[in-house]
Amino acid sequence: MKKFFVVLPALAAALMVISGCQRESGGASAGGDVSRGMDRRIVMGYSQIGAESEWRTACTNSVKAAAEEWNIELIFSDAQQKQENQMQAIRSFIRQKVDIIGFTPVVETGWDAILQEIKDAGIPVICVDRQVTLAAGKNQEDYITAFIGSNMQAEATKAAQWIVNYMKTTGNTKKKDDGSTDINVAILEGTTGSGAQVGRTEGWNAEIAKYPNYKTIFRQTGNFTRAEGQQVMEAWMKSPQANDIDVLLAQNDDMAIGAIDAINAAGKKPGTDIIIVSIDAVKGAFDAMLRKELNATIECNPLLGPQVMDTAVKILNNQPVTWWVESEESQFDWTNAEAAYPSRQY
Ligand code: GZL
Repeated sequence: MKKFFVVLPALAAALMVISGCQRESGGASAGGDVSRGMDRRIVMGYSQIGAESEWRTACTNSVKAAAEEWNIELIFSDAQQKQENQMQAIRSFIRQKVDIIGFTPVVETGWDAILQEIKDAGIPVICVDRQVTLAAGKNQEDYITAFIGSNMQAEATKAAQWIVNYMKTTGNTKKKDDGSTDINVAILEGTTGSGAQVGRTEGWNAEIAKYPNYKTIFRQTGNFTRAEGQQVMEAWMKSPQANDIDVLLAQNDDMAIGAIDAINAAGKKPGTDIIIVSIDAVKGAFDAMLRKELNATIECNPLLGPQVMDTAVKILNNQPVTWWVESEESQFDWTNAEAAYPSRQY
């Protein structure tokens, strides 16, 4: 019998390694016996997408720091952008009978079965940052106890409104040599099928449709990474329409920063020859705005950790929670970036 008990912990540890999960905070003795707001120390399993951008890293750091602050034991998994890794990690959380699961779905669809498994296991779920889309007739509120994140459509609407206003006020709507007043737009989209890509595409398309002279001449995913944003922009700068691009919308700052390198390498001036707006408002974007290479960025708040832990405690104490509390977000350009930069937290 003794040997059997010795084997079990080793097996559990092996399963955690295989599923890419690691315990972020030590055992109960490391942080005292209870979590903030609880009568015991709770365990959260958290499945994070990966580390594809400055934004994601800031989000991960915020979740880990808040778990420490709330004295919540965090089993954290980095899925390296793969949905199957997220599934594996979540099943590991279920096997370990965690108190609550937090996860950021890399894409919107394909979660119906695993959300049913979590529901059958009686474990509450907080969806963080990106939303899911379930099969027709299914209501995500029946499977997900709370969503914490931004309004992606609203962010892209702000980006479109900023561009239209900027192009008008700086006279960039003057006639071209061919007599047209078309404004040609290139769009770097985020990870295809992700809530951020779907929402930001919807928001931009709906707003820019009000201005028929805006024409989308390029649209491709850069998967939210600098490297892919640079690669796609390099290809566009080598194409016959390279000189037709008036505006670049990047659905996150990392792709914009990669694109800026490609535009410079092609001998053009980012921020002047091509007006660039992106989304997130990470430090790299402020650096680019101060270099006058990025024109504007729309904030998307990654500092969600405290809200995640506070909501987890409320759920486990059977207190009412608002299903979605939208993040308060601002926007920055050459008129306010320098003043705002010193107080930026990510
Ligand atoms: C948005 C988030 C996006 C960021 C990117 O809430 O999901 O994913 O905009 C990140 O930087 O990769």
